[in-house]
Amino acid sequence: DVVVMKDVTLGFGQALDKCRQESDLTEEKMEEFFHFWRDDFKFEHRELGCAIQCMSHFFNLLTDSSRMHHGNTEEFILSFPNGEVLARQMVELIHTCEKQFDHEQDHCWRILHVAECFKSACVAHGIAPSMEMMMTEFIMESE
Ligand code: M21
Repeated sequence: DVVVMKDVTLGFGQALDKCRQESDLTEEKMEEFFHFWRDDFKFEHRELGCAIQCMSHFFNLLTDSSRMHHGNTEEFILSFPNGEVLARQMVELIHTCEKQFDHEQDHCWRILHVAECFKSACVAHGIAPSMEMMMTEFIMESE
C-alpha cells in the first residue's frame, strides 16, 4: 500500500539529520530522504548507504552483522497506521535483496545496493509512493 509506504519513509527519514554528520551525507548528495522515491534518483553515493545503516541502527533495525533484524523491522512497520498491510511484504522484499548482495564486504556499499534493489522491487509490486504524494505530505508536516 503506497500510503503506508509513504508514512514509513517519512518516519524512517526522521533519522536523517541525526546521521548526516557521521555518514558524511551532504545536502547536495541527498536533500531530504523522500527523494529516494524520485524516478531519476541515483544510487551512487556510498555515503547514502552509510546513512541508511546509521538510520536503521537508530531505530534498532540491524543485527550485529548489519543485516536487517526481521522482528524489529516488522515491529517498526507495524507502528505506523495500517502497517500490517505492508510489514511482512517489506521484510520479504528487503531480505530477497539482501541475499543478492551478501558477497559485498563493505556495509555501506552493500546497504546502498540493497536499498536500490528494494526500491525497484517496490516499483515492480506497485507499492512505491509517487513523488507528488511524498512532497505533499512532507510540506504538510513542516507547516
Ligand atoms: C520505506 C523506507 C525507507 C526505505 C529505505 C531504505 C531501505 C533499504 C533497506 C536497506 C536495509 C539494510 C539491510 C542491509 O542488509
